[in-house]
Amino acid sequence: MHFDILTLFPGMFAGPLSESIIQRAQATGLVSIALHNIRDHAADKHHVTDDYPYGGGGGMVMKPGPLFAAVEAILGPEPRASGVPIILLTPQGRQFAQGVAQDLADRERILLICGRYEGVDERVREYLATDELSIGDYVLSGGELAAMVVVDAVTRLLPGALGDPTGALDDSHATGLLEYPHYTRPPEFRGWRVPEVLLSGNHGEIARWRRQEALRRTLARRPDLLARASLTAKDREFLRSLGYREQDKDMEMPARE
Ligand code: 6GU
Repeated sequence: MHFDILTLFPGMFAGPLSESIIQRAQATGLVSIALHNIRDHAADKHHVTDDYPYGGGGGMVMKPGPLFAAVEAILGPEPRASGVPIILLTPQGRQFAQGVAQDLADRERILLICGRYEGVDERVREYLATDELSIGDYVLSGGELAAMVVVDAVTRLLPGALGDPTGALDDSHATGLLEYPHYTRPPEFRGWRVPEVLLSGNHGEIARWRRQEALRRTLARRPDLLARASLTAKDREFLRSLGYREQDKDMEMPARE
């Protein structure tokens, strides 16, 4: 998997990309990441990348020229024809979620454009980007942190990225549910005991307990997820025993387009 990241602040990426899973994925050749400074593609001698908004008002807007030039330098003169997703990170994008990460994990190359300033010239969205993503309903100073989130979430899904090959299977959100609680040694810490079933060695019982705790926790914290999770008849029976009523549609979050 190859990531191209276009940014005005390549230095922001040094820490997150040089540690832990992403560092190892690069070292083993599973992932490669190229940082491209948008300023290098500005045509004028001062390498200007932003300008005042037409129509007035505060803030600066990222100019289209340097962004088009950068993407064309990387993907060729018809970037959209390359088939590589050209993703603009912006709070106006569709919501990044585990399903989006899974779709992206199947691509061999992804290009990420980090928006900055108060905005990006609309022609970038309309004629250059093929997709726009947001990582949540809050405002960041730029798309850089969001790009790192996307790189991390996608990389850990690639076969071989995690030490344990089953590592990502039970993750919160991978199953459509929040994950069950985890414990490690000691069996008693400050008087608080690990649930006995986990010490029992009975793998069937442990699996059942974990599933039920995942359901219990999801109902308590994120009932909106239950409407979309794939649930067995046993799951539904357990949820009903906790007071969940499937027709409780008011628990659902509004669907996104
Ligand atoms: Cl992708 N960019 C910015 N600037 N703010 C955000 C975001 C992206 N996602 C959530 N907030």
